[in-house]
Amino acid sequence: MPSAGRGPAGDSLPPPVALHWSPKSPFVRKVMIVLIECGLAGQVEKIRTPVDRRKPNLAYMQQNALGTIPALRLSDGTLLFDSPLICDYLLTLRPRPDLLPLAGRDRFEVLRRQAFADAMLDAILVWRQERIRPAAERSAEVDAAYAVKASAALDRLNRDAPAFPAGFDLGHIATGSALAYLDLRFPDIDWRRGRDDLAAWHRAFEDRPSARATRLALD
Ligand SMILES: N[C@@H](CCC(=O)N[C@@H](CS)C(=O)NCC(=O)O)C(=O)O
Repeated sequence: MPSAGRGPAGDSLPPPVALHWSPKSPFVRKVMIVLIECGLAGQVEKIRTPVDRRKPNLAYMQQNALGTIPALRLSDGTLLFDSPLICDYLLTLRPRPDLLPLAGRDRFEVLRRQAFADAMLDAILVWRQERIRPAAERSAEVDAAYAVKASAALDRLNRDAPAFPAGFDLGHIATGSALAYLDLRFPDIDWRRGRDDLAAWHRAFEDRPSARATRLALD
């Protein structure tokens, strides 16, 4: 049975019961890592939910009109969507200031790094849509534009990596998941080349047990 929220912040919140999930989704992976870190993974049913930007999943959209994953079902029937909101919810239910500080400048900084990684990943997902179009329909201009955007974001992360805080927080989780998506879908771009600091940071990230348990996979 799911347990109710503990502690002052989470007392009145219904617990999560199910997650719309796929092993290919880096945004889902963020939520899975937080569920594991908070000791909640065992009480949440994983519902395999195929999504494809080109083929809306109409059955799933009856529940989530946005048609995106992750989406988290709570025991009172509420459906939460968007990984930052879901992670914030879980970390309110089970506060873990090491993952997301409760207030102040440190919290803002973690959320800033999460927002950067999520926005980079959003752009990379759009880039992938361009790359999987039939060759005759592909735009070299759009492809080149997204290559430049991704490269600039990765260079920024590589410059920032030596100053990333030690430990493991929500900003790290978003950053590590976005980089893992490049390994899954863009092995040809070799994002590590010339970005040694970011590559070393990502190796350490992937070694965390919750990261090891949630590796992205094609099936
Ligand atoms: N901002 C959302 C993005 C979620 C997202 O784009 N998920 C992808 C899978 S990785 C998806 O559902 N794509 C299907 C679609 O956009 O129709 C979040 O952080 O959860």
